Amino acid sequence: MQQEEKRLRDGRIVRGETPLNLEMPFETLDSFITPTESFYVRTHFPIPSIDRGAWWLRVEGAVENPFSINYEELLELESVTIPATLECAGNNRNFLEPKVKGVQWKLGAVGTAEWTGVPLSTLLDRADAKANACEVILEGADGGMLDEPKSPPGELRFVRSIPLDKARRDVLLAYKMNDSELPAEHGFPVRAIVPGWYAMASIKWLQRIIVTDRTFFGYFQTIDYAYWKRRGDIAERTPLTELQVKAQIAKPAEGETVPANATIRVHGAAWTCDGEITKVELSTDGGASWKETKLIDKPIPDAWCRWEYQWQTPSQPGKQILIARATDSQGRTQPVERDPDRGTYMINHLLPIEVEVQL
Ligand SMILES: Nc1nc2c(c(=O)[nH]1)N[C@H]1C(S)=C(S)[C@@H](COP(=O)(O)O)O[C@H]1N2
Ligand SMILES: [Mo]
Repeated sequence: MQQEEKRLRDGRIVRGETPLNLEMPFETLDSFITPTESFYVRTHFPIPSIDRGAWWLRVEGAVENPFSINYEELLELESVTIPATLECAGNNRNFLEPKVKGVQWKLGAVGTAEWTGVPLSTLLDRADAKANACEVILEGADGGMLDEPKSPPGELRFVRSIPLDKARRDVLLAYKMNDSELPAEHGFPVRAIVPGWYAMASIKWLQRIIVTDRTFFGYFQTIDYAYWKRRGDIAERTPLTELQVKAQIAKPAEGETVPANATIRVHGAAWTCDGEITKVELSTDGGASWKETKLIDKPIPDAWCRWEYQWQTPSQPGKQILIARATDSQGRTQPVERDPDRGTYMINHLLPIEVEVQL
């Protein structure tokens, strides 16, 4: 506990200094919108410092009309504001057994913000994608050398692609977060928001959009941020994309002491992709029985929904195991066991939380 507190910065847990990785202590969840100063930060390279006056976004590749747009011009285009939950694909990694490499996120590499910006479709329409275009590559301005055995030698940038239809339908080029200018660590001046997908797709410090007519096989979607998908008995490397349905308990937190014979508020948040949360259940007996919780927020696509339950604690002291389980409008729910094909990502199997009931 002492050690964890020492590593707090502005209320966030420091998971890494260079590159900067900050986690929200998930037990502090108390609003639908995560305050920007609590929102987790995930970076792979030093944060680029970008002068808005010198910033240009280039749109090129398989398009009839390649062009560049600057900050001022982008802000003049029609904007929209949407709430969207970002979750790092490695969120909950610290709970994997045996321990694996990577940033040791607990529950707090997730947050919900209101993002304001220009739909990517506006720029794609202006560029006029060629008929054979199928993907859009988003490139960040950040880069450097990675100390990873399977990374390309020399410098690389943080780059990822999305299918053209997803890019046209959902993606936002955001310049505001929670109604204020995007902070440097969250991608100033402009970042992509890819609703419903793990957040590695939401490229920060966006500087180039490349429309392409072939599948993109960049490092951050083949070697990293990818998993093994089975085609029969053949394992196929597959980029991480959609968020997997999940509920997390904010309070009580792991290891917390709660009074016996009392009514305790158990609460948290749940989210999914391509649908809404329809149900969050809670077990207070290690999964033997389940009770439906109350959804606090109106379930909407691409944003979490908070939930709560008034738990009548046992009259006897001892350990109790709490587990939350979400179900969505496509009838999907969380797996009981961890699927090893997912490597160190997409962690949404049921997560028991141990609490201590005391007289
Ligand atoms: N350019 C760039 N974009 C990036 C990253 C990055 O390192 N560089 N990290 C990605 C990952 S893995 C995550 S989880 C989210 C985190 O966004 P946040 O720091 O605003 O919470 O940004 C994504 N976009
Ligand atoms: Mo991430």
